[in-house]
Amino acid sequence: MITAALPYANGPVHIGHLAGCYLPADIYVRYLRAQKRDVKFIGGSDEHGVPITIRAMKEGITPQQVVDRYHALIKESMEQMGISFDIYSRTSNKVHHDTASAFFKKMYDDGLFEEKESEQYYDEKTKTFLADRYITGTCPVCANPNAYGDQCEKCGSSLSPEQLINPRSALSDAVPVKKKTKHWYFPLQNYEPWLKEWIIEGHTEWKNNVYGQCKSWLDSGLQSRAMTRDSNWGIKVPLPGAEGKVLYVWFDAPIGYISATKELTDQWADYWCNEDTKLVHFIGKDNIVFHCIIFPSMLKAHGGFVLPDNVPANEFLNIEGEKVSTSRNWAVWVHEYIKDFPGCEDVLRYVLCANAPETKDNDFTWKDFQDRNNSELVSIFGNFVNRTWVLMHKLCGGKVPKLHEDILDDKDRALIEAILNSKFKIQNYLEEFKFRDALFEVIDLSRTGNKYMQEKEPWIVAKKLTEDPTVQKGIDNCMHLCLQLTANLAILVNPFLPNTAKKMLNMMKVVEKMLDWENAGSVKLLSVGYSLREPQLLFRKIEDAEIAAQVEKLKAGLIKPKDQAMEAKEPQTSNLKPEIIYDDFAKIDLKVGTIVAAEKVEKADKLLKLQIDLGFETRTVVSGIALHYQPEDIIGKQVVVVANLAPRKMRGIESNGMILMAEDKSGKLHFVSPGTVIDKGSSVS
Ligand code: B3M
Ligand code: ZN
Repeated sequence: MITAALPYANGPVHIGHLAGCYLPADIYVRYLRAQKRDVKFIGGSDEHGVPITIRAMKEGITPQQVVDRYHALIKESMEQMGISFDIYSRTSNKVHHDTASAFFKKMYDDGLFEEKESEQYYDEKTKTFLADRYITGTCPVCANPNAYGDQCEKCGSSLSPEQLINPRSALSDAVPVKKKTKHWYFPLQNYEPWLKEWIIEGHTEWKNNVYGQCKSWLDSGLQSRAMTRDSNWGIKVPLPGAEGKVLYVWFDAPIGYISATKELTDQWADYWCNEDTKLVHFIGKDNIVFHCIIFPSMLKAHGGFVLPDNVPANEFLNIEGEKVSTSRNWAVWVHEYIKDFPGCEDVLRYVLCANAPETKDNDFTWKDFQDRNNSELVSIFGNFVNRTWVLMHKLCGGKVPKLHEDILDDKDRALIEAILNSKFKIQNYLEEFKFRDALFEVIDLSRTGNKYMQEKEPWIVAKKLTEDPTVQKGIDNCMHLCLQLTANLAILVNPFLPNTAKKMLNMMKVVEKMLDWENAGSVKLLSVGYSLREPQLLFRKIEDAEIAAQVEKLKAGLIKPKDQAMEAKEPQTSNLKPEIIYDDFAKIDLKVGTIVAAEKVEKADKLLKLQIDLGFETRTVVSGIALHYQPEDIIGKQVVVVANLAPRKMRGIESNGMILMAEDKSGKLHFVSPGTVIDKGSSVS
């Protein structure tokens, strides 16, 4: 059972989604299918939650219209990129509403929720509780009159509704009031002992970035989380007296994997309620806590379901050196790529896999896209297959020549061995979700083929045919083995580049069954005497002009914040502190660390609780940056930490250290960090 995160149907998918989640999932599933294993690949659109209703409000349409538009676009983009779901469903459909409601009701009936009242902002005119984003007002930092309750889009400050000057409801312009509201909380802390045993002891094989984040969450202690919200868009809470309340989107969405499986097959329980099932969730790193901590605790609490065997989350993909930003349109949209580069879906699959952010954030540049296509796909892989085909037609009459065992030499035997070794190397990498390494091996094998052919030089040997016809045997052996190698390359490249594998099947005039994984490693795949089709160009060169146009398009499409924050009024002053001597400075121990988890501190608007990985240990640091940064935006960021500061309690949380921030004239705080990603724990002097 393989699942891929359900993208919010509030916009198109971009290449970061593919690199982070959908492509690795698809490569893994295609490999499992080639092994004839019983696999179900589940996907779908996540159609509830604030992201959807915000988009609806912005566009003046209904949430249903938003999800109908983007569900269709996302589904089409996935199909065009060969993301081969067995089903791509959607959480606004009935089977999901019924499944998620029943799931919640069973937990409720089993007494697993805490009912609690809390105070939320409320619009008395529209009789609606307001999520932070639904409150607007004047930004306290740059005086932008249309800032939101969670962020000012003009100066980028992260805000809380209390920060806004004369806050108003975005729905009716009424002044919001605080009002009590009841919600049902899931006491996650009750599952801490079990989670520690299941993950920290039981899943040490999980990727470091996933294991580390889970450990940080568990080290810092879990709290009860509201599993319902005040909204009219979502799955209604199936309880009396719960009008106007829906299931929290992160409660319902993961259950979408189960409901989509129900839609796919009546035997859904054979997968979800069977200990023999290997359940793997493919996600981006911002979804780790939901897939490793919250959803498994829900499954455990509900009972009867299998738990994830692995959650190989990827990090983030940046574009041309900058974070992807949908609000600023700094993204390469999949549906636009397909329009601009028809027939080049495999090229994007190749580049996004070769450059995947498997262990750290990585960067996509159009130059790298062009280089990898031209110097790897065209010049190594494509070149080997093409030369093999051209020479087979020229020197062997368009048929698979005989293999003359009696004159096999060391080079021949080395090639035969390389084919078998590569299969097992690639297989091991794939089993460990190391898709980049696996793909490099495939390219390397075709590089070995080029080298073998170059050393054999059949086109030179052929010139001696007139005076010594026996040299044909050497030519036959070389071409025979190059053809068998090509057949192997089709099998091995198939999980990554399915369209290319299909083209190669056509050139070999063989059926899809040849792509079964068990066939890889054999040098008896193509029968002697079998005639083969004319060569087909597998990849075309990407020209400079195409790339320049893409970079131009990216820059031209950038949505800039309306205008930079107004310059601060006060003149530049030195505001230097009194002079110190070197020994004073030498006492400070500054270290580089990576933020692996971040969350708001209850009832403390300015504070974020950070988990910072210093390499030698992970620290809890409380930092006054909550008005400037959203927790989910700073995961993975490298910071400089004052590492030998005495611990101190802030809002009951022990803070072990402090991070360096620079404050600009407008009062915005900026991280002080190394210019590039460096080892955690590096000393700063
Ligand atoms: N839609 C968040 C995201 O798109 C959420 C994933 C749900 S997976 C069950 O990153
Ligand atoms: Zn502002």
